[in-house]
Amino acid sequence: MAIERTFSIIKPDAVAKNVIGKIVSRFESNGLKIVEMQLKQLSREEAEGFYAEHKERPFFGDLVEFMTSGPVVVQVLEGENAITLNRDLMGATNPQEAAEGTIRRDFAQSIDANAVHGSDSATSAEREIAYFFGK
Ligand code: IDP
Repeated sequence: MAIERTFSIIKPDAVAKNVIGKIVSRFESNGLKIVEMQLKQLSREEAEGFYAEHKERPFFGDLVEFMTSGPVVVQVLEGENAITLNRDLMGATNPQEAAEGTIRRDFAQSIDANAVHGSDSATSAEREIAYFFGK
């Protein structure tokens, strides 16, 4: 299996709940290395640009509002099969549908405040890493 890099965000709800460490620990104990990491407050422009593919969706305004409601942790994770592995560790978008033992099942409260973001493909990972950390 190939060593990949993926992009991850610990969202404002999880930062506010003081579970950054617990979430990072899930990554590390499952073989993902943190190779970039920054706590930051997203501007409206940054959040809108990041989620541009969802611009036409009815929840876009709420999503941008939520993602700028407090600091987030942006990070790059590296490891074997990192993109799929991270998605598996995160669980389904809606925490009520997320499998037991996943980050969203354990730390998220709703579909909009769902604790983490993770790239869904190699193309997204490349774009998202460059968006926050450059090439
Ligand atoms: P993902 O984060 O699991 O990849 P996406 O479909 O890419 O899910 O959606 C991006 C983010 O938009 C989700 O994580 C969630 O915060 C928000 N979102 C998705 N669908 C809904 C919805 O139906 N209502 C409110 N927020 C949503």
